[in-house]
Amino acid sequence: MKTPAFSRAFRAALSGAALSCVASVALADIRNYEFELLEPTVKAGADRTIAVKLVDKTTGKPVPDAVIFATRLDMTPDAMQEMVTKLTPLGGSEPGTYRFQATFGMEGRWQLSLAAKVQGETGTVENKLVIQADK
Ligand SMILES: [Cu+2]
Repeated sequence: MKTPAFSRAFRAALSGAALSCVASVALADIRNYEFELLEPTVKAGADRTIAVKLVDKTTGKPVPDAVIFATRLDMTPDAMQEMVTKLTPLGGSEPGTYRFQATFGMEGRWQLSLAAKVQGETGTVENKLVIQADK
């Protein structure tokens, strides 16, 4: 009798396919993650604190323990790409929130570029955010 064996194999193949479907849905896409500025404006001057939150857009939840491995803050939005300021990471923030200290030596628009790895995900989250430095 070949039929029951075939049918068992078929069922097994089907459930295998169903499982791999579920697995690929459960794997979040790196594009679902995004950095958001907590405050879009700062006062121009020395030692300002800026904070970003990394969110999973599918759940709206903050994402802790990301490894931010590249940062840059410059005045690209106001056509001053060469005007770069140093970013110092600050600790002690809430889970999912990442803080930096920087000196905004000029009023205007600054671009914060971030690249990060998320735990358990492949790929890189890359965002560019604009911060307005006011008087
Ligand atoms: Cu400038």
